[in-house]
Amino acid sequence: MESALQVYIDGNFYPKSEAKISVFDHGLLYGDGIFEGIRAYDGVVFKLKEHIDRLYRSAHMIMLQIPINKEEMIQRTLETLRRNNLKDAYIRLVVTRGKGDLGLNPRRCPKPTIIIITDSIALHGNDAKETGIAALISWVKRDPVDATSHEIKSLNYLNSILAKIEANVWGVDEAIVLDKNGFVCEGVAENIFLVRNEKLCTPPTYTGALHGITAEAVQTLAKKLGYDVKETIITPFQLFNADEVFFTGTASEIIPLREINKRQINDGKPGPITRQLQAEFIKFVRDPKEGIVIYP
Ligand code: PXG
Repeated sequence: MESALQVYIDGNFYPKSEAKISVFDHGLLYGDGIFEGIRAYDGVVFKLKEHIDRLYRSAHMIMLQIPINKEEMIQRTLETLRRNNLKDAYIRLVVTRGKGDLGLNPRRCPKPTIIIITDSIALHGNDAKETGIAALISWVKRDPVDATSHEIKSLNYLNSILAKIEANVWGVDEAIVLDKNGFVCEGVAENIFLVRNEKLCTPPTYTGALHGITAEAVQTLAKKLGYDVKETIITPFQLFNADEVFFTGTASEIIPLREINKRQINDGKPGPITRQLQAEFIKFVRDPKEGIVIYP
């Protein structure tokens, strides 16, 4: 059946099947652009302002002038959700360098392309959240902060995709990337935490990890629950020997890791602190104070 879903492109709405951009768009030709992945829960867009702020920080770094301001971006996102009658949604904001010629120079692209996709979210089984997933540390190192830094949420995700391919071919659920020095960095689209002696640790962004909005929320929740949280360098040894390890991300939410490179994590079951945070997180994301309400 033809989907009635409407997609926003540069001020207009198009049905999903007609939502198209030029093959000369540098987002396609060179991965020159930025994006955000956001979720709405029961009518509340979780941390929408924070996602928009990060989008504009990414834009600033790559010197891409988004033609509308942050408030307008928020309003257009909400309007797209309302048009599609969505309460629970996955939202994808994309801003590309726009149409240019066959040369990578961004100066030849006069107008950025703005895309807002809102889709219903398939609430897949909670298996992974309850049993945990298996991951491997990939041979692909995270691009350093003085290269195509993943602090920029850019359209250039080949670094993560190479790692994901490794997870696929080795038959595990997800990959972990290290930084150039061999310290733990993050997942392919998730931040990573370990718990040891009831203390939480997560790598700092100078390893090349994205400043995750879910990770920040989890840090806030953990501190509220009285846990010590530190951003610190983590070695693979510390990861293998942690009491608990979990990923955080907009798509994954909080996912426990039961195994890394065939080393079982503790007893191979999601730990008590991971479970406690999962339970708190479910409530947190639906709190209107933690986001923007779609239908006020
Ligand atoms: N690291 C990287 C490299 C990411 O891409 C995260 C960490 C987690 O950040 P947030 O702010 O989401 O907690 C991400 C997030 C997608 C998709 O469709 C990707 C992300 C988020 C949502 C959707 O692939 N990446």
